[in-house]
Amino acid sequence: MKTSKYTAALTLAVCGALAGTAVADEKWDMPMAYADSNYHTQNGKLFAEAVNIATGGDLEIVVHGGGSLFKGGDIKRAVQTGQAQIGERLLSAHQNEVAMFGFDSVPFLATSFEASEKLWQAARPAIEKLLAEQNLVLLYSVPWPPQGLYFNKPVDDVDDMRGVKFRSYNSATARLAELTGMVPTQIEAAEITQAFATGVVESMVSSGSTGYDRKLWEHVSHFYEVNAWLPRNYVFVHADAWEDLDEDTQNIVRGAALLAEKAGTAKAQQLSDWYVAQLAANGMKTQTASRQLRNSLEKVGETMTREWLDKAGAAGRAVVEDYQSM
Ligand code: PCA
Repeated sequence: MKTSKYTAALTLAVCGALAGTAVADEKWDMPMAYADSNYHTQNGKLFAEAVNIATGGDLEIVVHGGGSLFKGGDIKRAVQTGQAQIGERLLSAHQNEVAMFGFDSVPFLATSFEASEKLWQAARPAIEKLLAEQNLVLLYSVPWPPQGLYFNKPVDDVDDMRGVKFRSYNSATARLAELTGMVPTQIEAAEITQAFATGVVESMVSSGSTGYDRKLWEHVSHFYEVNAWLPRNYVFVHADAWEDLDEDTQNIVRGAALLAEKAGTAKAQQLSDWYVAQLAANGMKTQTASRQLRNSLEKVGETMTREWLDKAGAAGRAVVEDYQSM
């Protein structure tokens, strides 16, 4: 026996065989969009393995990382149309559909892991409800580390940002670019390296995590820590696939999802500073944004907060009030 995990798997497999249960009754494909080595993907694989082990193979979840089965922008539709049963996507990518999905990308609303967790607890029921209306069941959500700005030159204030070709990943990041005079193009994380290498873009807002995964030091020189927000990935299942599971299996999946949310969040927090240190170790200048830049970004943030509250309406305001009362 190599590890207790394998012992557990073996024990469950033997019990399954003795009880005469069929192996791998159900197989779910789980497309994920980010680098295979990224903690979100690794966490998704552990979640899948936990379900496989605990169900004795009755439900097998097969993770397809790195956008290999469906690209990020196609994953939600793939699950909604039954081409995959379960998937992971950046939640705020859907904010152009319904503003509420962008609650986690309101600048400077929640800027630490602790605040992000509270905001998620406040928003979760509304997100669960919205997804249920779209025939999707929410399983778990894990944040990205705080968002900062990548540039290929020193930037001390928004004046330095004018005309810069900027990679966005949702409508909030595109709006941030517009309000600072930059030119946004939406590009999936998997396509970042190519976009920077070919000069399609020269700047982005993201975490140290994605800069590290995509070796951004090969293309840009500066990372400014802004802690603007912590966007989230979420894992969801098609309601029909969910209903096909018996209650015991649903409970196992719910349990594994709870663990995955805790473990993935802890991992994000543990790795956050390490990622930024790796950018520096690979030659980038990493620093906190200057006071001037910070002030200008906060003004942009105020505009974006107003705009988001307008769009998200009473439901959005209720989430923010609930979060602020925690
Ligand atoms: N990485 C993802 C989303 C936010 C993050 O930190 C990306 O840049 O696409």
